[in-house]
Amino acid sequence: MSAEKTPYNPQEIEPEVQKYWEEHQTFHAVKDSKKQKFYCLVMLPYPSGRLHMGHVRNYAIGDVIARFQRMNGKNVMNPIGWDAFGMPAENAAIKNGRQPADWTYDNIAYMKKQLKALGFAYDWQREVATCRPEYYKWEQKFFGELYRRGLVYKKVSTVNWCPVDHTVLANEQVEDGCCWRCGAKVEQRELPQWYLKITAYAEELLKDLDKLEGWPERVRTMQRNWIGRSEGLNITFKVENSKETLTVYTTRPDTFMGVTYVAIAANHPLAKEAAAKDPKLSAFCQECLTHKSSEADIATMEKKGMFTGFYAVHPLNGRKVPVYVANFVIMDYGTGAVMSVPAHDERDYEFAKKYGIDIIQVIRPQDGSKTDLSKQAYTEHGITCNSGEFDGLDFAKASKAIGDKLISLGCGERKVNYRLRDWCISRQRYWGAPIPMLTVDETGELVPVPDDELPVKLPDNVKIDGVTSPLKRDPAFYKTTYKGKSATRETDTFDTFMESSWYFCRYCSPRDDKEMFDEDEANYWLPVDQYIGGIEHAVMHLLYARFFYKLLRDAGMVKSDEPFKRLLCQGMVLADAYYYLDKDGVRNWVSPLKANATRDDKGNVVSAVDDEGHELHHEGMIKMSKSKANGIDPEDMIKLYGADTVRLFMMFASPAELTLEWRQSGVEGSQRFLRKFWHQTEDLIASGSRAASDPDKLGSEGRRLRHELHSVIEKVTDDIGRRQTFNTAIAAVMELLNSAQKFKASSEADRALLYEIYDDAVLMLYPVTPHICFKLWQMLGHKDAIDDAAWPKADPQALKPLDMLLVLQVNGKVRARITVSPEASEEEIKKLALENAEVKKHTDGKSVRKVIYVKGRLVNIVAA
Ligand code: ANZ
Repeated sequence: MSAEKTPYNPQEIEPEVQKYWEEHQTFHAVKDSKKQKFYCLVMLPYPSGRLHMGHVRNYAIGDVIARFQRMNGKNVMNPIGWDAFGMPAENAAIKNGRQPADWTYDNIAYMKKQLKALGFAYDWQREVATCRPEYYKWEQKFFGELYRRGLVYKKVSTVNWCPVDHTVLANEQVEDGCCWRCGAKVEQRELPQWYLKITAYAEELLKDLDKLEGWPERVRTMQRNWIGRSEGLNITFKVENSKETLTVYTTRPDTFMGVTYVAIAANHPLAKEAAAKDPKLSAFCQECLTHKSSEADIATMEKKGMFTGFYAVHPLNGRKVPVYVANFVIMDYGTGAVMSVPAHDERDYEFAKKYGIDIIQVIRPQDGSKTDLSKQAYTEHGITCNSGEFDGLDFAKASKAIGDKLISLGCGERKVNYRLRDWCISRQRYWGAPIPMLTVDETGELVPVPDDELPVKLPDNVKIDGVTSPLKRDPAFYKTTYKGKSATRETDTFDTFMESSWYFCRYCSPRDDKEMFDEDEANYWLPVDQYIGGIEHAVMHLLYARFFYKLLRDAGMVKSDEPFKRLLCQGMVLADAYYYLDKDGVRNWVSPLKANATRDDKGNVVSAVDDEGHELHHEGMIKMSKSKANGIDPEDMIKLYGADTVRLFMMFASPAELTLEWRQSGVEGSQRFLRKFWHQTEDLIASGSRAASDPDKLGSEGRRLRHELHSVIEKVTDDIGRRQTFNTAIAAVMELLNSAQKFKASSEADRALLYEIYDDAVLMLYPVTPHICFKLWQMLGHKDAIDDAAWPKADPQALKPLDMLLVLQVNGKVRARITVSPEASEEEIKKLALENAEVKKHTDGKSVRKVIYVKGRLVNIVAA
């Protein structure tokens, strides 16, 4: 029979298979209470214009999991949508004179094509774009309910202000004092803002982290730290010559006898009282407030303070300690006042040295070693000293004893505090969901926009100048009425983290026009079984989404406590970065695709030149980014190699949670593997038609190979399903195919085995490279599409340990080979060896001195 070979042509087969999926709506998910559901969710992309490799990696992982679960009989929902509000749309609008909406919808259309070209198994019928009024309408409605439930409030507060983006930033969006997006130095401003009371859920958000066993530990740790629960004591001091008392919050009650001053925030009531009488102090407070640094800076900035003229009275030793206004005390943490113990706190130490305040040691090291307080504070936990009746106690005992004493005197109270602040959701930007609130002009009363007036739609065709939001300049937008009285609408828009906090609920009934989402649908699909996304969302998005879910639960809309059962955070995608220096010494970054590198044996770059002949410096493998010109465009790669090659490379080159180094040689390797897989399958088909599987007729090599096949099935199932080590799963299938290629089929049963192997290899690779597998499955003669085929099951019969092949030696010389059952005991094996005819020939007439058994390998008989 002459084999008709067709080249492996991904550019031809991939669109064809994609068309099939589209026409058959293969991945459309429908609620079915008879089937176990599996909700697979990937973090929805921001429609920036083009997909980047980070997206591709994220979505390839999600796709493998979704397809795998589907083959395992689950009713899988794998949706996608667009996190479509946000600043870049406005910036693009300013630059290109386009409407943010047009820019966004065009980008969505383009990126949708790109996602389709990658062959992701999404249920496109569930697609949502968060910038559509049909979406944000429900968020506005829910916000109104939260307001009525007392979980929303407005307050004037100092906020982080980005002078470049002209907007308020949440604390989480300030990195080292700079804007997370544009890097500008963040300023502090006083503005009225809307807040969601996330602090009301701080304890639950913390406690429930323990339930999230399917989350990476480091993400749980990051959230714990962010919530920042601390247990301490509120202590109230009397203030001399004032009716006011002063309450401080401390986590170190054990140091209480060493307090030598009290520091208060510049906007503390006592500071205001003192400033009213003292213009110098007033100026200082003013300075502290206007130059108020973000929290990140407080640790490193110069500590400054000014005496208020007040003395606080230490409730246990009666010492009168001065009260200072200090720039490092913040009003919105604890009580806005700190008892200062310079001997045991670095910040207090620095301050006391600067202002000549007493430093009294009250803690000594546990091990009896000496401390030198002339240079720095001793901040460790130790044993109390100079503390009168509390001397000689460790941290826990001293804290308890001093706490109990203060509580009994009526000036102490145990207190839990959180670092977590309420979530400021106001943004002074246009391209976001309008905050659905209004102020009645006459009375100043704040009310949610009535439900029947929702959505509060964003006006289109606006002029964007990059300074003030067009909403703030548009009376047609903000002038309104409420119950016949004139009123003014809020012109701020929601932080876009609002939209991404509940989109996964909306996917459950995305076209619902009666409610936020259908409860039956939501309670069938939710919680999400597997969430996949970047570690950069470990705190903000994942914490907000957990919070929002609890709000929805308390509104009776969802039944579970946590939205995401299992979380996988994929690693970053890196690529070689190269540059040359121009005549001014400026770095010119060159794409790695244009760099011709010479490498040593280990693959390290020794030298490189670009296409124009510049000598290049190699910066190393770093995160793909536009600024370093080392981003590789997924679309180019798909055009060149096909989606399956790109997907295979990404899943194979490194474990999902670690960084992935983009290497062209690796991509080419993946392409070669797929080509070989294609041709090997063709060879098999050409070698003869499929025969019925008959494992009993296999020879020993055949049995061995079948054993390997079923061990691989077992391993791959566990690697993908439980361990999520996709790279080792792929490697196992590759090895299996190598073994299959070496196997010489000499009977019908042998050929049946090869068909079995190729069927199963195609099934096992399908989640990773679905297009080629779709085709190979057809070529192997299956009538039904592979999409509905079941995941292979390991045959327990084939998994049984194989017979062992043992070598029999007499006095170190090989005399025979026997096969024994793996269950045979050492005794039985030795007996078999001694009874073997070939062995007997060489032991006859001699006496057997010793029989040595080397497990699974040989028996040596010493005879003389
Ligand atoms: C006395 C003391 C002695 C403190 C000592 C520390 C070490 P966490 O764990 O983060 O809750 N503090 C309290 N309120 C503050 C505010 N509004 N602004 C600045 N600092 C404030 O930290 C609690 C500790 O931070 C408290 O314990 C207090 O200083 C300070 F050897 O009290 B400590």
